[in-house]
Amino acid sequence: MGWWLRLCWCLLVVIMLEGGHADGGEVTYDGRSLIINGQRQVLLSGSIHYPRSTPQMWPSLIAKAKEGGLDVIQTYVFWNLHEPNPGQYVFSGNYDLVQFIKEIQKQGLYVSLRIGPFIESEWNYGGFPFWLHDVPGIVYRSDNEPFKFYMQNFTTKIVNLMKSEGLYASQGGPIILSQIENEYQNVEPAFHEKGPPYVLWAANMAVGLQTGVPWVMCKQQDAPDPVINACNGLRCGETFAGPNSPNKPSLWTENWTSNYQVYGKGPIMRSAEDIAFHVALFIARNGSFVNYYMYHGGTNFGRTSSSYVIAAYYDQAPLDEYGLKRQPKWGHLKELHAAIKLCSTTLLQGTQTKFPLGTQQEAIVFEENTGGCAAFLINNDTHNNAIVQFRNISFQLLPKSISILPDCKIVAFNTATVKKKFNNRIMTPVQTFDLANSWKEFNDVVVNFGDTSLKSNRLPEQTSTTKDKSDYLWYTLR
Ligand SMILES: *[C@@H]1O[C@H](CO)[C@@H](O)[C@H](O)[C@H]1NC(C)=O
Ligand SMILES: *[C@@H]1O[C@H](CO)[C@@H](O)[C@H](O)[C@H]1NC(C)=O
Ligand SMILES: *[C@@H]1O[C@H](CO)[C@@H](O)[C@H](O)[C@H]1NC(C)=O
Ligand SMILES: *[C@@H]1O[C@H](CO)[C@@H](O)[C@H](O)[C@H]1NC(C)=O
Ligand SMILES: CC(=O)N[C@H]1CO[C@H](CO)[C@@H](O)[C@@H]1O
Repeated sequence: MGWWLRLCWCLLVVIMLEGGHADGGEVTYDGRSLIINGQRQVLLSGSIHYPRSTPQMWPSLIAKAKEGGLDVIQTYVFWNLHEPNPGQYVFSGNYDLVQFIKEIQKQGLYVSLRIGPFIESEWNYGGFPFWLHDVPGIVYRSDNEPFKFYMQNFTTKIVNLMKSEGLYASQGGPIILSQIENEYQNVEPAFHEKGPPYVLWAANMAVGLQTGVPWVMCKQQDAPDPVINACNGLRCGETFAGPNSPNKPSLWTENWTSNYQVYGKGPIMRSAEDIAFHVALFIARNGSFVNYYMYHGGTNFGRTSSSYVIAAYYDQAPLDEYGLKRQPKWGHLKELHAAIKLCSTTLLQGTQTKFPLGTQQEAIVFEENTGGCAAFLINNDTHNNAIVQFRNISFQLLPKSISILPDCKIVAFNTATVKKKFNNRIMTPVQTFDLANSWKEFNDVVVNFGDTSLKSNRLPEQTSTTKDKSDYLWYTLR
């Protein structure tokens, strides 16, 4: 790619970001994309969860995300960290959501805020505070009055906090998108007739909070208007049934860059080529927002991870557990993002046509009245190169690849051509626990059966008994 192309791309991004923060217009959408300050946008986003790193790390993580070509940082909000007891709130240290968002704003990026408040996220209890369990008559994530009371209470608390800090884009802040619930359709059938009214209630409750930015429900094909149904998955360009209204854009809220790892299993690898192929395909098929889940996974500190999930979260993401660039993934995606940005005006303003170039090859072309033209040449053959003719030029397409032509003539990027080299993380031990005196020993006193503090004539349920203060419940029986 010529130096002038790179320069143009930089200018485009700068103008877009400055425009995005200049005044506080509402964020809206149409069938093509989100609309920020009257402009359609192709947005590249990455998940970074603030409690999975430290405030000292946030500035450099965000800077590396920006350098990697992202426009948006997406995070969940972690209810059980923020409200450890009903009505008692914590927003300091690693839990300083406001500071995290302000740091993103400072670096000129947008925020997608996924409030949930059920978040799953391989997080202890899916983000629910344990005290919720003891609310009389509660049924989680259902058309149930006690649950709805606490869900609305926390969601309102977060929205009010964001508003009081002026953080919504409608106020001139960086938040352009919010999420209510999380992959609910996966479990909805279990709630029978209580599921659909809950979905409707959750959507209305969220919209009623008047944030001035759109809400999404991910993996909820019937998300009620005006909430946007978004896709989560590995291959949303192939699997997403699309928005449930022609007036809603096609958004991908979770594209797994790897997957979380559980004890006893190896890391889940997903190649840079495979991720790039599916992002390019989703964009070619009218997608206008793609989020990497995770861009930086980080660390599950303490007892915050859900069962079986190890402390290192998505270590295989573009930024590894420690925030180091993982090559070639980070660099390959950066080049992909630059190529997509070169096409973005044409993608957003042009009309789409598609036609076969062979049995397993296809062209998707966007053309503007002004002459702008961008093309995606897809080779879906996993094993063979393909030679195709496109606009009287011959192109060789690598197996299972997409070539991006921002001017319909020259290939700016091919998803299977990885130029960056693999890098290695070098670990230096700073302390080894090989001396007996480094270890401490604790003796548990084995109490007499007659002296136990809690007696029951049946086996107690573990979490009801420990209140989640510990993973251990030691019991004796006869
Ligand atoms: C949340 O509930 C508490 C009582 O538990 C109440 O004091 C508070 O005002 C409620 N907040 C909102 C935003 O509804
Ligand atoms: C993309 O949008 C165009 C309208 O601009 C529509 O004709 C086409 O069917 C859409 N393609 C997909 C894959 O949704
Ligand atoms: C590629 O081929 C597979 C297997 O036939 C199919 O499932 C998938 O949808 C195809 N993808 C594209 C982009 O054509
Ligand atoms: C391709 O070439 C044919 C004949 O060689 C010509 O008729 C046609 O206009 C050309 N198409 C383009 C897009 O240049
Ligand atoms: C919810 C969901 O679809 N999860 C999928 C994530 O990706 C893994 C790995 O491909 C699948 O096994 C899961 O089903």
